[in-house]
Amino acid sequence: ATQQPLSTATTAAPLEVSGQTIQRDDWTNVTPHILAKVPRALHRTPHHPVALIAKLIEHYWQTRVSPDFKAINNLDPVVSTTENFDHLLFPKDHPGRSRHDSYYLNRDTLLRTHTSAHQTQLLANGSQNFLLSADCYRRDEIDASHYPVFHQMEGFRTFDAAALQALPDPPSPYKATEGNPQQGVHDPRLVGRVAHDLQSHLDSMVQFLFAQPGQEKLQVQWIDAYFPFTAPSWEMEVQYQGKWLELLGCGVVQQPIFQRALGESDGSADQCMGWAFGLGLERLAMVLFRIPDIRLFWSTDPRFLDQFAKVDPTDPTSVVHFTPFSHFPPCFKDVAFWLPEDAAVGDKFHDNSMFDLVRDVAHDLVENVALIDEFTNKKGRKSKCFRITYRSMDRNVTNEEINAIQAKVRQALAAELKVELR
Ligand code: FA5
Ligand code: MG
Repeated sequence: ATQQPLSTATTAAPLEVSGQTIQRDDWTNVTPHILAKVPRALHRTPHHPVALIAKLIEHYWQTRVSPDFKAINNLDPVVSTTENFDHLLFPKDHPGRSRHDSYYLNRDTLLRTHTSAHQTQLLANGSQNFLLSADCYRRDEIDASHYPVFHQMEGFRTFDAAALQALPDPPSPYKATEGNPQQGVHDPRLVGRVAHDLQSHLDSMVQFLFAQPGQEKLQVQWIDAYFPFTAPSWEMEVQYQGKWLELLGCGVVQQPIFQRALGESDGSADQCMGWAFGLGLERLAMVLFRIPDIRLFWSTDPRFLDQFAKVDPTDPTSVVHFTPFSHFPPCFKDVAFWLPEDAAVGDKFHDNSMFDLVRDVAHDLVENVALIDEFTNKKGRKSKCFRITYRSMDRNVTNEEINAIQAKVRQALAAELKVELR
């Protein structure tokens, strides 16, 4: 066997991911740490809370709304920029396309950033109503509710002309707002019906899941949102640990998506309307099972998984609350540096690169990275200071161990991000 390359950033060997060999180029930014997560497939691991929550949600839609919802959980995470962005009407200059926000395998191929990447393909293959769960990948913040690999469920429902006529009107008539407009091609009365079907079922789904005896009603709020592929659009937030936590985005599907997927010739695409939602499975599982930190989902400690062994994925009253193993003390380390001065360094410094680098070095020993200070000196040079919180989820860590990791972080910051340590 050949030796595995130490860092994908510094070697030219092609990438091996989910059985495919993919050629790198100057756009490649995925790290070995992230690629190693691809085979884990938490959403297909029996008794894993991500798999359990997906099954519970499928059970709600299939038994309480319609047996037509097809559950899918085996689509490959490697997608093209066309699928992830173009088919979803992202403008060419949308920040979501940036290398700072996504893990690219090369210029044309990336690890999907959301399950919406498969809408067009599934519609074109004849799926009209589906629940797709899958692993998604993003360069993002580091805290208790963000992880670079997470799972979403995409819900999608199509209504043909007859189904639209049969839908009930909402209790109060729908009115578009300036900040959250409807699509010009749509009859506002039908937008109201589709939106009501979407939001009322999502509200019921949440109450269905939180049905344990003695469980308080979960507090939910709807706020206006924007996505290139839906209009109007909303986000649902829920109360968790005294704060609003964003659970999902959703909206009325942009008509060009139906036109591309179903073809424009026979007019059937113009006769139908639909809604879609994209829900963070870890986020909902954290609230339902009271899992305090998103890193726990990746734990292979039986003290984590065994706690969910008796949950019946068809019965929300069987849901249990997670009991932390015990609380280990955190260790704080600050790092301050001057950002690279000259543009010749290439990409301008981005906080996400710092987060990715810390994750790469410290793995799941890092709990939080927060910007605590920044300023620009008289010469226009910018300085940033970050506080890194280290803590293990399952054991005590020694000061020496953390010092060694922090030294590696500092070294990597200087070598890879070209900052000047202070
Ligand atoms: C989307 O990804 C849209 N595709 C959702 C959508 C689908 C809108 C269909 C309209 C129609 P957003 O970026 O807000 O939206 O992510 C959706 C959810 O994924 C978030 O609300 C959150 O619950 C979860 N999520 C996003 N990033 C992370 C992360 N880094 N870690 C954990 N969960 C995350
Ligand atoms: Mg969002």
